[in-house]
Amino acid sequence: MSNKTFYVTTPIYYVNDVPHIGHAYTTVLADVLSRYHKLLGDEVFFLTGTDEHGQKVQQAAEKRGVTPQAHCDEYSERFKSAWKDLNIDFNHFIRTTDKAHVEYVQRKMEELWNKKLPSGESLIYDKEYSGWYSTSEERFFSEDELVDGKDPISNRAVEWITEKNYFFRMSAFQEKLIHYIEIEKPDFILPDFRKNEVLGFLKQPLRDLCISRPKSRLNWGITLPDPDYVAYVWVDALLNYASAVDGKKFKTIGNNVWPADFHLIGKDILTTHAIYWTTLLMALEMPLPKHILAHGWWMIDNARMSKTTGNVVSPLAMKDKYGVDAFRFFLIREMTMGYDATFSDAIFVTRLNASLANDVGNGLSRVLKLAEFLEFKLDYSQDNFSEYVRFGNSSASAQPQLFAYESLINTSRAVIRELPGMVEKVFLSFALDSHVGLFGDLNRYLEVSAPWKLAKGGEVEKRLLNNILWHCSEAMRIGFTLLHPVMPKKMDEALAALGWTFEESQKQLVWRDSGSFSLKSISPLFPRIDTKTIPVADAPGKTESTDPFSSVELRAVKILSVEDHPNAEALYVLQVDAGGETRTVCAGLRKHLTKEELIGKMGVLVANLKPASLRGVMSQGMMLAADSEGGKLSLANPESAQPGDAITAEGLESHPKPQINLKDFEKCPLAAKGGKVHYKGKELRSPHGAVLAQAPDGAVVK
Ligand code: ME8
Repeated sequence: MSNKTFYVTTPIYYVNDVPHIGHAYTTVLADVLSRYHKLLGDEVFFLTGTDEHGQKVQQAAEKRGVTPQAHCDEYSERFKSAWKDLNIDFNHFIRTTDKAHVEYVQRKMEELWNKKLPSGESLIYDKEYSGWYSTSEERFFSEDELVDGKDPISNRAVEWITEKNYFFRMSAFQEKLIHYIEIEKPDFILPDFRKNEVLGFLKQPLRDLCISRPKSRLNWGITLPDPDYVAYVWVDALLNYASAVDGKKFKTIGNNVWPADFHLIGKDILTTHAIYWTTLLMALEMPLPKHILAHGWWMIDNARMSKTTGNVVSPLAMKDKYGVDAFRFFLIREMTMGYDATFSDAIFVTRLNASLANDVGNGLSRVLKLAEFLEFKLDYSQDNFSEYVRFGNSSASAQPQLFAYESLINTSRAVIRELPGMVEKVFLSFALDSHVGLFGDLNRYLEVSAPWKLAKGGEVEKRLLNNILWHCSEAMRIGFTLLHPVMPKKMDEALAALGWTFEESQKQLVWRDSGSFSLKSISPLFPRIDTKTIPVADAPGKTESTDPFSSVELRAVKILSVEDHPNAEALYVLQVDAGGETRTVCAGLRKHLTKEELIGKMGVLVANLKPASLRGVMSQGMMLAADSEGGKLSLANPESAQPGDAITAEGLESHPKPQINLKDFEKCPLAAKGGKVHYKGKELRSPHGAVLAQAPDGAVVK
């Protein structure tokens, strides 16, 4: 029985938006993770909901001529019903306009208002404040945060506003926060490179947080202890995670549901969670969540899928086209935790046909077809197996079969054994890969033992056929049970074909040595999708998911400093800002460029190259440079990119491995064409533009 509890949250989504596959991803991830925990016997609480206060909602309601509350009631429903259609089994759907939430926020604000730091300073103070205010982001930006005088996030106009506001003394918690993230709970922010980003951010002095908005400007919010003000929408929203479970206890052990085990979020909202939320909780002296997991973005044609970009894909349309379970599988399998993933129909169909139709569905169809010869009844005890080896084969010809059989059992046992670790680390994409791999083993076992040759034979042959099909059915039972959290409906069907229910099967999540199966024929689980029905421009094959370039991580970086290598005449030692983390990189540019030509410039770093000591200096990656006129090298220049931006090749999937060798990178020839860097004719790009090379066409970039 359960001896652990698990509380998982998704962000609460802005109620104005239409659910797209970005939202669907986090929510499906939380659902799949919850179901895996349940499979492992844990008691789960899974929270999602909608974020309903703020200026944008007020304005949208005004525009439609309805009250903000009526607007929210209608729009919130779109998320709820989308999640129902995607088979999301949440425990609670919170809305920030819920009475209980509003009262909770007011209580917590009251508490903050009355609290003092040990120094005697109050946690909340008021101040006349002037700044650039963005209506779109509902926050102030400092002068140096603006990009071309505009809000750096939405790229919209900002206005200069002066007003009195209330501030939370967030700065007082900076040291404590750094200590917590770095020392006390090194796995608080996941994955690791996101933690480093936050720590990088925390190297700057932390500012206090403006937590109020005057009602004269915005009244659609939660009233603060000063009745002329409402709470800043992020403070209101973040508190949802605690308000939803206030006073709630898990049944099994009776522990409080708060704190959360995992806040699942997109990388866009890491700062608000890792910094605002954590310091607020510290101030309120509440337990901190155990992990914040920031996943990457779904990208379309190298741009983040978002309402602002206008490239959203509806999860419901995908569900209608490919089925809810295939869609869930694709989301979880395709995104490697932490990294961005590309969405296209072509990638989807390739994945579906390869994993679900070929491996999983085909395995079941083959077994069911052969089982007809045994009237769908299979019986097995270990003794039978020795019989199979004894009678069925000479020892030489039995070797490959025995090998395939053992591999099938070993893989089945291994996937069961590895599950808790994978779930704990939220390595779900890898877990699915190994579950599908089990079906690969099964199909290989069928190939080498060729049971169709036995189907029309006598008693001994029938017994051997029975044994082979029994092994396959047992492996499939395990495989279907392990895939159930991702594809509950299809796996219920699949288990029913084996004469099992998920509930029964999960109680026996081991490879059994004996037992019986009563099989039942069903129509194909995952029919192959005809690639001819996909638009040509998007057809599979163009995406080349196994291309060696997909394992390379290229990142835009800014060169912070340049020094001569103490021990190598050709090398510089650079310090580069790689997006929140500073890296030391050795570059053979000393004969080609002066320090002044490099400092402050942007470049492209091969970021996942195995660190190597170059004449005594550890180089954490390699800068890309092009062979230019006159034997000189010039730096590849990611136009308008920000440090940390991913650089990818247009139309090619990117699944960077944690680490690659120089040899892996050398398999990816880069060349200049038309002043831009290309890989196999595809332009390298950051989300903001192409990567430029001052080099003639055909020049090598390395
Ligand atoms: O930020 N790829 O709400 P939001 C992957 N209300 N995930 C994506 C995505 C993409 N392209 N686009 C969005 C808010 N998401 C606040 C949250 S929480 C206290 C308040 C997902 O509607 C991802 O989970 O903008 C991201 O963090 C979330 O949607 C943002 O949703």
